[in-house]
Amino acid sequence: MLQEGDTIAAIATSCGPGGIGIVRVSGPLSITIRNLVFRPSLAAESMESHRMYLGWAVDPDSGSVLDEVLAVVMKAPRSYTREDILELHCHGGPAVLRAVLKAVVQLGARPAGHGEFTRRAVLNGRMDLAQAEAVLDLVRAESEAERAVAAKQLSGACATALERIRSSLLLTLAHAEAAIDFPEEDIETLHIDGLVLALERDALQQLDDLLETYRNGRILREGARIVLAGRPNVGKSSLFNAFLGIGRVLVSPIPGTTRDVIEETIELSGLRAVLVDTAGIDEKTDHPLERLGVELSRKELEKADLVLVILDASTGILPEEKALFASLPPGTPHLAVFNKTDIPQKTKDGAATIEDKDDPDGIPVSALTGAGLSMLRNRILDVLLGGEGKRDMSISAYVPNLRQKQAIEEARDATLRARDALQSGAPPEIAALDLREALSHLDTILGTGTDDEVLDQIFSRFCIGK
Ligand SMILES: Nc1nc2c(ncn2[C@@H]2O[C@H](COP(=O)(O)OP(=O)(O)OP(=O)(O)O)[C@@H](O)[C@H]2O)c(=O)[nH]1
Ligand SMILES: [Mg+2]
Repeated sequence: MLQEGDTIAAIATSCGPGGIGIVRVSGPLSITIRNLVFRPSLAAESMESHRMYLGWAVDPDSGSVLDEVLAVVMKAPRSYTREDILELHCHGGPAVLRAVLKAVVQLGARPAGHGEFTRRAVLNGRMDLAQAEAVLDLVRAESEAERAVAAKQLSGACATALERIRSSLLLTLAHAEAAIDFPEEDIETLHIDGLVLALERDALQQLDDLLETYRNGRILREGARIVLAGRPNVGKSSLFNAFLGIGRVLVSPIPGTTRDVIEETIELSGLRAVLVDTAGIDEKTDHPLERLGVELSRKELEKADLVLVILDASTGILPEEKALFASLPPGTPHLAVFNKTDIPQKTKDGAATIEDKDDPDGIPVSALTGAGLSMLRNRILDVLLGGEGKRDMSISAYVPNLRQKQAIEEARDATLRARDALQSGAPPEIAALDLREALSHLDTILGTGTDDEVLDQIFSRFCIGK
């Protein structure tokens, strides 16, 4: 079963010149190909699995040397794909790698498609689909947070999180099926209450918890969008520059300096974030360009994972700023930031008047001197990732991606319907149907029963050679 199918080959390392480049081969012809394309430098050496041998990659027709290489065969099933794998570690030049790949293809391998090695790993049971997606995330990870989440996911955290839910659904299903098979043995009300309780605790609650981790997970994977907003001249652009450590945007004492939306990527303790500077929000302005700027700023608020409402500590909070807080899109996390704390405050109690329950006093900073910025960074991480204790990025690791989130939502909806059917005393067939549906949605996350089209879509995002 494992050795069925053809043999695939690809350059597994990135193009461009590099120290090492690897040509990877997987499938039943791997060992034959090794014997024909590789000439060990110590002749007559018998080559074992999982051992590297130094030698020459040669053109199978002419016998001419293509490169000096290290060759390793990993025999099935102890390999990434669970098939026989051959890796030729060459010098990392594009021409070398193309020549070696060409030789391998000449000997019967087929050029691999996107993600085909990993796809075989899934089909052969080496990893589940969530782990395969984690491989893709690992390869693409740019920040420490993305790497940490993907690594956790690769270790099978998703399957572990789903196990309890699956067994709860299966147990309830077994009861429902027993009731179908033996209708004369009435399920007592008490029994049903117990089933419903267990279903709520072990399936519904867990599904909801998983869904809740989605937001954190998305932020860890994709980065957070942090929008600097506030009335003109409070120092949004100055703070933007202070975060970046360079004078990226124009700063001036004239209100209405910024009119466009400007964004830059930063890293906050391993978390990738997009910081967005916006035009000052002045609803009363009749300057047409400023008006356009205000409209753009409002749109940015809608897209934000976190809004930093910048206030001027030297003037205290103004009525229009209270209105700005009130007009933030509902549910958008936000922090009040008092800038310009280096200037003596006119209204001493100004800072205390802000009615923000999370941060009653706002966070005092100075874009000019840099004071308070590290505290601000910490508070940002608290809001985006939970408190200090919870900030271990591995905790949210089984966080689902969008595909997985949708499957979990479908599973939750079906489970809710099953619970309602049980509670209302509907025929057990109905609950059984919904429970089976919930299970099948969960199965798509790990890849059992996922149809080819979905697999094609997932693996098309991979590079060739992975
Ligand atoms: N003393 C002091 N001045 C600051 C501080 N931050 C900004 N300023 C000054 O405040 C003025 C406005 O700063 P900007 O960063 O342009 O303000 P903004 O909020 O981007 O303004 P708009 O783009 O017009 O909405 C400039 O003269 C800055 O030098 C600070 O922390 N302390
Ligand atoms: Mg500005």
